[in-house]
Amino acid sequence: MATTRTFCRICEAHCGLVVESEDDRVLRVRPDREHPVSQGYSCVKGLALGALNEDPDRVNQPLKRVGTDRWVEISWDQALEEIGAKVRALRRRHGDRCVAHYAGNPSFFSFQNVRFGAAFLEARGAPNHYASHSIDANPKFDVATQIYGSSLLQPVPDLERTELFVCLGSNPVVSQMSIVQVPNALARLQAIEARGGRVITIDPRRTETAAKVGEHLPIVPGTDVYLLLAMLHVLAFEDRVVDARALASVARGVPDFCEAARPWTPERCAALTGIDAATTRELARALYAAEGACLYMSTGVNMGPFGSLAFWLVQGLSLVTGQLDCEGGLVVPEGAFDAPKLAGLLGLGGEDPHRTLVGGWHRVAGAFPVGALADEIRVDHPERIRALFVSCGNPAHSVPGTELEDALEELELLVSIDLYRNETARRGHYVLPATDMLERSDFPVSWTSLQVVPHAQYTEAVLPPKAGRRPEWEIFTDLARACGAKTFGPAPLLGVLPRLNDLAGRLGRRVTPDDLLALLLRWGGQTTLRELRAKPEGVALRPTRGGTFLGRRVATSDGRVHLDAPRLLADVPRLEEHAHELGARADDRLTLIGRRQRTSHNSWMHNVERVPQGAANVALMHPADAAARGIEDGALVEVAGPREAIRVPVRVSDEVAPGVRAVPHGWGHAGSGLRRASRLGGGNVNRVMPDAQLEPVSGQSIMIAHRVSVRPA
Ligand SMILES: Nc1nc2c(c(=O)[nH]1)N[C@H]1C(S)=C(S)[C@@H](COP(=O)(O)OP(=O)(O)OC[C@H]3O[C@@H](n4cnc5c(=O)[nH]c(N)nc54)[C@H](O)[C@@H]3O)O[C@H]1N2
Ligand SMILES: Nc1nc2c(c(=O)[nH]1)N[C@H]1C(S)=C(S)[C@@H](COP(=O)(O)OP(=O)(O)OC[C@H]3O[C@@H](n4cnc5c(=O)[nH]c(N)nc54)[C@H](O)[C@@H]3O)O[C@H]1N2
Ligand code: SF4
Ligand SMILES: [Mo]
Repeated sequence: MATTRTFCRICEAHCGLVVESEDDRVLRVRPDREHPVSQGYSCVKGLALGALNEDPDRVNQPLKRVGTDRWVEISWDQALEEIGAKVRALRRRHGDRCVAHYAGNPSFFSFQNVRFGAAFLEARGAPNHYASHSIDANPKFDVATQIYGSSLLQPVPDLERTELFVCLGSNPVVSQMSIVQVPNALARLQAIEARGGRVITIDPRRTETAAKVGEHLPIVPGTDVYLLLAMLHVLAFEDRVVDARALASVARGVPDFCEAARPWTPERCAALTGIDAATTRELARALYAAEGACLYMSTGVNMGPFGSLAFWLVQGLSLVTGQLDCEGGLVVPEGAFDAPKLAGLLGLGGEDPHRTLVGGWHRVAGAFPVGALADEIRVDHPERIRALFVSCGNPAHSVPGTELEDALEELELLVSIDLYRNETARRGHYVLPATDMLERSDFPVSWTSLQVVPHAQYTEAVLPPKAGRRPEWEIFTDLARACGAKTFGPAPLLGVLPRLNDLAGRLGRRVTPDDLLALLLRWGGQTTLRELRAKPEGVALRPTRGGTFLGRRVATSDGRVHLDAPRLLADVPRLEEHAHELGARADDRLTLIGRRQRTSHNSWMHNVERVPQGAANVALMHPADAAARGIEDGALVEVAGPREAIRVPVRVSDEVAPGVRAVPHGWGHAGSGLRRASRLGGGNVNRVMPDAQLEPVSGQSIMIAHRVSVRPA
């Protein structure tokens, strides 16, 4: 029996795990008590990685669709040859741009996916890259690009040292938060209270987090931006504590920033947010007074109508109150190597010149908004998208509306690289079976500069790949060759990799992800791959200090924070229009919000036997709303949007405010290759949302605060 230290890569937390295995089988997975950060914490999903590895519904050989819904196993050689021939022919006829790629959420939890996936893209010489961050956190990446000069400069809350944690639109107990790495988030929040600090959750629902720790302020969905404006109004115009002159050496545009808040008094905003003026004033003053306070927002705000302005306000409020770049406030960890600098060298992470054919959308963190993808497939243009590679993703399911599902069926080639034949793959032509996280070595490349407790950990592959599954770095390298790699794509340094690997392959040894990792760690200068191999529990990195970011690592042209970024200021007038629309609203529809569940992860993990699932996507509604519609607890209800309706079971509870309805996403697997998940029922909540409503600054799909009608099914 072998015992291997590794870490989970399902969510940002990256909990340390110990796997006991024999040959290629997992006997047991347990939380790693000696892990320096997760210290014996993990959730049920991480402990089920063995069952994921052995799930009978996993794809184990390349699959090809024959006719409408018959799938046959083919060899890797045949798959690569056919896909390559098709792509070469399309590129010859229509140019490079007709081939696109979508990277789903798990891509960013895999070193080899991030590096070799990007190399594959660049080798195609086309800018048509899409990714799940435009249905998740695009405002954060786009605003960071505009004000800090790189999408990867993302301040994280210094939870170990803070006195005040204000949490907007996140449910840490269930999700472990986002764009920050903090395993066992609940324990960190409880520790804040234990040392005399405050935790305030601002959320339309009394969440699992709000129930367990701190104070809860219910807010009307989609209105956080007005709360933040009112807080700025108090500090800038009532208390007059914002000192633009003192900030001028580190930030530009503080007066323009404050000016945006002038019309938004706490009284005026209270009518929109439901949070009274006295509470708003107290919150603003507490943020200003604390010796280290964190204002944090996550998907509940990112996905709303003003994700970008809200994130701009979160950053700017932190800056003007002295809570940015200070211990206990928002800090910018350095990571094992300088990821923003690396992205800059590769031509990624900043503003880039590429635009979509329809709507002129720009790329954020290297990717166009996936909400624009349907139009790019359907537009009458010689360079429209005709072939799409999807890796680690399920856009047919995860994007609001129904247009994309239909558009995917019009593609001449759709290839999924996945563990399952999911709802996207089933609309395609080929499925290529990837290894899972136990079958690959790894390093958390995307999260190294987002850690609350800086550390570095490397894992070997715990198991050999089963059946015909292949590691993605090989798949991407082989696809690049099959499709005809160009040496110089938009990011020339990356585009070279597949070519280099071809050459190296002929000499008998390809460049592996571990070779690249070793180089990067050496460049970072804090640890080496050799050291990490010798210490599989991980090593501590330099602790994050305050005063290391402003005026030092800000990557804008003049090294200052650009609070006057023109694309943000241009969105300010929309605040008045939207407030007017909210005031004029009069119908009996409910406002939709999302809800994550501990036992699922977006649209996957539902299929894994070892993760117990109750009823599928149970919706929550307030007793008054239920009574008004004659709906009883446990009933099946119909939720209808502009085009489609779904049927889901309901739980009647006052944890949601009247007028609000919370429905988990990712459900409704009928017809896909996830057989267990299909049997669990439920419906895909994205089908009741409107198509292509994108937040105008960043192109983030709007998924919060849509209006739906609800009635007994
Ligand atoms: N209504 C609504 N919609 C949402 C959200 C919401 O809150 N509400 N949340 C949004 C968010 S935050 C996100 S991040 C997106 C996610 O959206 P997507 O990234 O498009 O989809 P996922 O559901 O995460 O699907 C991930 C796929 O990757 C596969 N996979 C897992 N591990 C691996 C691997 O190692 N290799 C390969 N090749 N494949 C793997 C899984 O089998 C699964 O099919 O969904 C968004 N959609
Ligand atoms: N168990 C589990 N963990 C996960 C995931 C999962 O699917 N399951 N997904 C992972 C992914 S991809 C991500 S991106 C992260 C996301 O992590 P989080 O951002 O923490 O996501 P949620 O848990 O959905 O919390 C969002 C909260 O926003 C609230 N909300 C909705 N509308 C509004 C609003 O208008 N204003 C405010 N203030 N709040 C609002 C919701 O009620 C909800 O409690 O979680 C990750 N972790
Ligand atoms: S919280 Fe669960 S899913 Fe997330 S990393 Fe830890 S074990 Fe994995
Ligand atoms: Mo996400």
